[in-house]
Amino acid sequence: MIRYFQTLNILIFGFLILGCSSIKSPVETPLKSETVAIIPKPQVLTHHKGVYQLPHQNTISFSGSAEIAAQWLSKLLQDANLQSTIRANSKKGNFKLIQDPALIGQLSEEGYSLDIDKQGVTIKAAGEVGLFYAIQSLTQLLPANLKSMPMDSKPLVLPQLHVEDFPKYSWRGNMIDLARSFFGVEYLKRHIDRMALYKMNRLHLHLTDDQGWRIELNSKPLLTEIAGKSAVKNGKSGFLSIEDYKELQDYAADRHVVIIPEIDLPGHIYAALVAYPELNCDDLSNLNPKMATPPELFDGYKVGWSKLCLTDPETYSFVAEVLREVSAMTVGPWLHIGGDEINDDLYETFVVKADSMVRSFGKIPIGWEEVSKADVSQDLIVQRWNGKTTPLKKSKVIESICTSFYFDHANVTGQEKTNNWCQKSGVSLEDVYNFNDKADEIIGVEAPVWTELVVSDAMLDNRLWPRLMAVAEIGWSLSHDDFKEFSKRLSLHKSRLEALEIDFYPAPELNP
Ligand code: TNX
Repeated sequence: MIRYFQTLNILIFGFLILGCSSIKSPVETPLKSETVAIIPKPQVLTHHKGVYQLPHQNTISFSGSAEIAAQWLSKLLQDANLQSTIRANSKKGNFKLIQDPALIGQLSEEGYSLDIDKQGVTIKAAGEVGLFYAIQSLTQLLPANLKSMPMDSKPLVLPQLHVEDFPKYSWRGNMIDLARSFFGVEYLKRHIDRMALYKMNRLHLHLTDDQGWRIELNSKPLLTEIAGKSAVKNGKSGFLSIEDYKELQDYAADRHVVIIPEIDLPGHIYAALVAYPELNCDDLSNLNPKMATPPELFDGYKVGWSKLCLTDPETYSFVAEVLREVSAMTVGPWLHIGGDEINDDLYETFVVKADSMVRSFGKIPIGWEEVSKADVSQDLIVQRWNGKTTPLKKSKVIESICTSFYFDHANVTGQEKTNNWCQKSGVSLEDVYNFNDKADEIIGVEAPVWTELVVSDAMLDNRLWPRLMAVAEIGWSLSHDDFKEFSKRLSLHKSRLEALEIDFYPAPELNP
């Protein structure tokens, strides 16, 4: 049978060769660019006729302080096996980067314009971040498999077009729960690259919970020495050292992603209570029901059973010390204080204190929506997750409503190892995309992945992708009302997700 096909192949091949050689003057087939499918969808995209063929030798000229962007661009060209030279303070190049603060009015801080015509590529932005995002769009106009393309493949071409683009929201985020199961610097760096490609800019790390403590602190070394060793059943333990945390933040900052650390207080705290058992109330009434007692570690799923001893003054010195050190080592302006799922008469008093501590350490506090029951400051940002809290006053909101954004929930009804308490059917790609962001107080959106049941890189990839691309579009694009059209663009990214070695959930929408 195999031989039969081989013979057939040879015959067909021979026929093609003969057929071709009989054509006297070969017809020029116009070079075709990749189909344009930018995610998130740009605000303005005008197609022009024709393509721009990339020469082997390129010149990147830049004005203003666009040198870093020039280097990103040069790296992209290098991935495509193309040479480039960078020319400062010049407008002579087939790639022109123009950074001009005066463009802020037209394009906003993160926006950019991108023009491709027969002369080459022109990118304009008010600042570095806009130039960076233009390069992400450009990346998406080139083949997904750039790095693995054979040297002698067809010349690369870009479609001639005009893009003018800027984000709808400043907050386009994702949360990863490192506390239940740990994910280290290597995964997180890869993830930051992937986020940046889709213009996402906030990575919230849930660093502490009953099952583990994941951030090293000089002032409280036992937190990681003891509580860094535990994890949820089948989960990974470990922690980010002070150097890891710095390295991660630097890596993220280069890609315009801000890390937001979360120290979950005053509940979800059992791991810390094992490290420093003196923080428990003398009668252990702060553990109820007692799912574990120190020095035993906790690897279960139950939530809402542990809290700090809010009547003990020691508690407040501990919290102040921890928040002071985390604030000092954090580059970004925010610090998340958790605040979810606890019942205590002193809860509101605690939240007000923690809010003021964070501000005194120079950071903007964020809390899960329950904190809005307390008389919080104007600065504090509320993260909505179940929409059940009536706030005492108006605050800025990060939208993470579980029916649209809880990615520990199933991609498809019945998917194994998923929590589905918020929505039995799970949270499908369409559920995410159809999120209705009419609320005027939201500063953006964020999708959390809780990891009680997500214990490997492949599982985390599966929960994040491709749903995170819908979050990226909700966060960036002014309109997101046509799921069919989004699905079409998404399907053109399947090979890109493969090239990035993402173990994505094979959503039917990825297959046209
Ligand atoms: C609720 S949502 C939690 C987490 C759990 C999650 C599981 C929120 C602020 N807290 O502690 O991991 O449900 O879906």
